[in-house]
Amino acid sequence: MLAAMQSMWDNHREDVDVDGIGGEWPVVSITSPKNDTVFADGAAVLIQAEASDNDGSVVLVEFFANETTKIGERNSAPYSIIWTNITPGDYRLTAIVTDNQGHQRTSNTVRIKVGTPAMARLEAERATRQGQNITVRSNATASGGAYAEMRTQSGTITWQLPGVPAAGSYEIVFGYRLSFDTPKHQYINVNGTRVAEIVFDGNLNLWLEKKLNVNLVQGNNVIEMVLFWGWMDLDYMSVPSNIVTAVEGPSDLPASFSLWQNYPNPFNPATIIRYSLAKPEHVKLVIYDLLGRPVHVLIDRRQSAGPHEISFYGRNLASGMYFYRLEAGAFVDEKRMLLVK
Ligand SMILES: [Ca+2]
Ligand SMILES: [Ca+2]
Repeated sequence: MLAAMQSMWDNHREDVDVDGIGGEWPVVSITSPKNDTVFADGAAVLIQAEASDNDGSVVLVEFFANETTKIGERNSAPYSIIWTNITPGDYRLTAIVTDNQGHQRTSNTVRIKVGTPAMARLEAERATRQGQNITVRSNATASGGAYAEMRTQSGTITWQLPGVPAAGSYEIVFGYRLSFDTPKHQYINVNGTRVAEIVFDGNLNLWLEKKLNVNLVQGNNVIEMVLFWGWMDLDYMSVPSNIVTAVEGPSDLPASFSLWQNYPNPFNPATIIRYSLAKPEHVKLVIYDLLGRPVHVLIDRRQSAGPHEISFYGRNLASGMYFYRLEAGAFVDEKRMLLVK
């Protein structure tokens, strides 16, 4: 009977933690390092705990990183270990004490940071983009060879982080470029809640970075940049690589369909239209006037995968707004352009 009750209580000790059935539970507490201590790359971390048992003796203190990785143990005082060869990252330290009656109790949790965690770049051109006039541009100076150009004040760029291993505060970094004005303010939402208004400042026409600490939950997380002032270029969001378990969908360049804004625009009389095909397709590229009437068929034939460009001459057309529409299999996109004579 007593054994059964002890077993029941042991199984529920996290919930009720009642002493006195089959003896008292031991206690353990990590006294060093302090919470939120930051260690350099390659540091050896001394972890010290105090453990005791009122009605018996402590027989084992085990130390863990992030609950599941055992990093050392001691059978007698002093209950301390030196942890070495640590992969840079954020860690939660805990200790579990066992007494001579077989009872166990878990210590407080101490969060530490060791070294500079490797960062993984989640390219803006691979993120989910919503809104008119957010366009993927190829660019040799951008990370991954492309960036998201925002020529709008409304829209969102969304990243999914499906496998964050533990709740906590994580540093994220945005790579950006200002082309019009400095600064530009944009909002950051984490899991649907606005957590920051970032001031993207600095010199024009340079790739720059802005850091932010955000609280993430274990498991699925969604980070969104919600355009407030808009009108800048976003290259990537970096996150600690240990929280990235899956890379998002394929890049829009060159393995996807894309239609880019013509250049120059406005134009007179020539402009270039660029697009990219993920696979060979029958391509139809047609210029329409404002009333939707086709005024010129630029392409109507099968083309190979990869980037393409074609020049358009508006010599025989009147000044004004026109549309160009690309159809390539299931992919359809259109953009506006302005002919000014
Ligand atoms: Ca005891
Ligand atoms: Ca990029």
